[in-house]
Amino acid sequence: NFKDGTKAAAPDTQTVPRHIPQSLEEVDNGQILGFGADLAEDHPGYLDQAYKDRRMAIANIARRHRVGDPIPRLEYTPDELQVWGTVLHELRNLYDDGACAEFLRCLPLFDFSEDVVPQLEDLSQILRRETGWQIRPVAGLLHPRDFLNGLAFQTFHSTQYMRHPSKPNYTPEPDVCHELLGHVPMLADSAFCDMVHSIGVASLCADDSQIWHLTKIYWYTVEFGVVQEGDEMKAFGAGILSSYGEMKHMRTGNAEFLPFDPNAKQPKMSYKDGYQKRYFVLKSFEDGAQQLREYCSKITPPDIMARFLNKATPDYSDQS
Ligand code: TIH
Ligand code: FE2
Repeated sequence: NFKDGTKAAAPDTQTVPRHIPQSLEEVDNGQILGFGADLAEDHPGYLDQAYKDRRMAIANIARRHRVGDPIPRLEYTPDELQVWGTVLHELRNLYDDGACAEFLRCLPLFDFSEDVVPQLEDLSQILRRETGWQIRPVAGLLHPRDFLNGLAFQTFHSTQYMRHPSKPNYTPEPDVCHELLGHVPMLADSAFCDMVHSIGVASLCADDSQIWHLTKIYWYTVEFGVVQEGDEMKAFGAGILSSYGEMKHMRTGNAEFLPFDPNAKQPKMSYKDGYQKRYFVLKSFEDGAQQLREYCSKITPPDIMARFLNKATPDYSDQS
């Protein structure tokens, strides 16, 4: 079991070849391993019954959502709006220096304001237009296989609840600030999307130990990756871009910076002990995509690679 009390995946006992999902409908989003409505004892909202009720109501909206339906709009409370406003305000002061060029180029597409929490449905429509990606609401932490498989279908599973107001600068779990400020702007950049897509396609044919390796690759790139621009390290990982505590920490240079290598053994992931001790560095998203495509080709047969990776406007449903 994971440190936060969520259940580890059952061992891979299957003897027949794994069924590869042919459509997003086949990617299960019902199995929630954690971060849902059941808060752990060390969660800042553990004793806050109103917060827990709210989390439960939002989780139920995600559970009822079906592929193809618009994502239900949520009316955020004044307290939730205030958290969003604080997080956006603090981060905006850090982005110019700390965020990568692609993030700074994409951010204005979304017109974020401190006065309104954006709706997943509206952002999903912008992403469809820019890169063909979309958002699907999720009640909590999916099984890593399902989450990564979603990426193969250019779908990003996103939470919709707000972090607890007692700790706006850092939360140990994803929340709507993390998804909207960290992930969404990056998913409007096509070179970044190509890289993430390769992780997803690799996951389609991965066995359980490869899924675990890919989860760490995802963690050290999409969540906590940095990219070198000149002699500076700039954030593209959503866990840095959504946390003004983490962003300041990364920019002080007290953490270690190592070159990213998808073939190397990846260190243990940590988030409960606060900020990352090391960040992995990409030369560019094109370079990262190339590295990940090579890694993917070791797991995924060429026909599946071609079907998923080579089309300008993919239609995954035309072959069986
Ligand atoms: N620590 C991030 C934040 O405060 O926005 C959220 C997370 C990123 C990755 C895991 S949890
Ligand atoms: Fe994330």
